[in-house]
Amino acid sequence: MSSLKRVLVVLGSFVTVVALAIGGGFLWLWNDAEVSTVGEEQFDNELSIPPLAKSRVDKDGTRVFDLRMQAGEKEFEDGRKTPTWGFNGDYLGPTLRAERGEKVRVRIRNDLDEASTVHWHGMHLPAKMDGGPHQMIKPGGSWRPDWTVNQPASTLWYHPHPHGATEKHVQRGLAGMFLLDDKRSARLKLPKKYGVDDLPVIVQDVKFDGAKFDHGHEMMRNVGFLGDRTMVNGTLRPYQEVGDELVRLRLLNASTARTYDFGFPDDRSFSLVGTDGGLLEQPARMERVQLSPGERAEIVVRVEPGEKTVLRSFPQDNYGGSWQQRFSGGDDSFDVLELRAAKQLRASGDIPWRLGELEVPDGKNPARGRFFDLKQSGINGRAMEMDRIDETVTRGATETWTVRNNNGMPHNFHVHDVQFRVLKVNGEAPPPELRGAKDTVFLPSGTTMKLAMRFDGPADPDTPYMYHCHLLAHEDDGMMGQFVVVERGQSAGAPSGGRHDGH
Ligand SMILES: [Cu+2]
Repeated sequence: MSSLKRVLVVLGSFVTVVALAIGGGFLWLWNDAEVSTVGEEQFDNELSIPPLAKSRVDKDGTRVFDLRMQAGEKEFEDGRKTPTWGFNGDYLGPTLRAERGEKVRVRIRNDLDEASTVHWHGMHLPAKMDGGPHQMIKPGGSWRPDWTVNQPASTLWYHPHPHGATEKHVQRGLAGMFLLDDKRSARLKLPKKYGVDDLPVIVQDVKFDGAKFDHGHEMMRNVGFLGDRTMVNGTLRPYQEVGDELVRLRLLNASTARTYDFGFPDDRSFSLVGTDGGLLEQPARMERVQLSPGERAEIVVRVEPGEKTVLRSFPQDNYGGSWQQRFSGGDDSFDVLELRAAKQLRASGDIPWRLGELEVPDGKNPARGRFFDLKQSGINGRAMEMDRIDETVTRGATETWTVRNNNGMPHNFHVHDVQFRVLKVNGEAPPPELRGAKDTVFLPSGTTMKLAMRFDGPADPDTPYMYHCHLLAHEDDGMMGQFVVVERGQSAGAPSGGRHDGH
């Protein structure tokens, strides 16, 4: 052989070996990326129900709650102590509950060694009380927001929102539910005994490295952290005994990046009765309901005497392609919560056919429209800046916001302060799960949504609200923008932002 030939042969075999190694590595990544706990869970832990937060009513009629952000440890598995954060306890927080028309105040103390915030997700309230990245609470510091509840009965939640660190703070355990009631919901014949036939279901995906949480982002997973198992209300392998024919599940996706598609193994239908911002006008019969991070759904499911059934998350085929399905969690499936029905069940009656009254605008004659292009690098080409106001909205105005994701990966979109109506999804009328009041929507790549909302809170040109992707790693990396609400003719002020108290 000539020396040239010899060089070519050596080179050729080298290229082949490298190609095989890359191919094998990729195959391993592809196969390793799919996660399923279906049929594998023992369901040997009774579901923990977050306690209802104690409150007292002040002389002026204000309902006052106390929350303490604290570090601790929790035995998710017997004998293994996991370092955690929680509100008033080791993990997650109590369920706050208030009625429409009530004035509420929450006295928050931060006993962590890091600055954080508490944001009231889904709540209509003044910007200063919103708990976004401009309302940081120093370690050892406190914050006492107050506001008057003025929105329909709904399942809201609270969690930290410090710019650049929200994912970490939520993963460690800082999250809780905030339930609102109103006169209409009090009269409705829906299951409403908290912890009995009306269950909070806070779903999070987790991964453990020994006793500790493993919060690492794996290769190719551009949505952020994806765990290899789920827990509900901080309980692994949870079961719940139920004694009523109808059970209401208040589903909250409190995961940082994972989207679920909930249903039951026998494909039984259930009634969707509420979305993010409250009750639907009429219940919708469904077999699946898909929830991206931050979204809620209230469903009512019928159980048979003595049966066991499982709330399951099924694989999803709408992530914008098989690549995204595999690496963003779309192919994954989980057995989430086992329901064990008593041999004799209390009769529940029928679900009323008229439920809530939608208060979101219909989008006719909007004052103006805006457009938002979602990219991992930023919204409308810009990454979040604490001292830059991106949008200025006139108080009392109805607007339509068109949100587009062509980014090749799934995103979602959350707007603070308002509930909105989904007018169109890729030009079509929205499906039932998007026909109620919403504050967060899932937008896989290739999706454009048109939303209608009205900004009727107090004007504050200096304090912004946020809009952002609620995949928390994306939000932390800058997929967020700021808007202020001003009086007609007023212009945006200067946010006191950029101040990172306590850092
Ligand atoms: Cu995103």
